[in-house]
Amino acid sequence: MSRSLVICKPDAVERRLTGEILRRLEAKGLRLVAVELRTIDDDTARRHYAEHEAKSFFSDLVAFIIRSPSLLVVVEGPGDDTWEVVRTLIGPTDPATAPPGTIRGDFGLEVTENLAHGSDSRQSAQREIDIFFPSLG
Ligand code: 3AN
Repeated sequence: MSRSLVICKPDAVERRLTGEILRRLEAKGLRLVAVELRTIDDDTARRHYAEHEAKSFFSDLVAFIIRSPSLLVVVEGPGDDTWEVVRTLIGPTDPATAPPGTIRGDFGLEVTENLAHGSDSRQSAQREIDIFFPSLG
């Protein structure tokens, strides 16, 4: 079994899409381990997106993720690839070209406001769960 972090980003909460996103995760067979509506603070956002610190879009990315509440979710699946199962459901980074049937493909058009985040490896999943839900450690 393995776990992964999903963030339904501020655009998903503002657009009332969190139920739809949770429905898709659960319909796939993933188990909800933790769910919390929380406004991410600036420090936590910078820690979470540390790998993008040098990128031109970093400040926009941080400003977006802290602007209103996100729904933070930890899911668990039977294999060691839960992070990958989640990313397949979310779809590629740019919603404009994400395939229909994925969360981004069905609901998004913009690369910054792309609805959902999923950890990009087993190691990232552990790191991100530790950042947002240290008590699950
Ligand atoms: P993903 O969310 O698909 O893992 P990453 O980790 O490459 O994508 O990027 C993290 C976030 O940074 C994306 N979700 C998106 O919001 C933003 N981002 C990535 N690339 C760009 C870009 N070229 N322009 C603006 N924002 C970007």
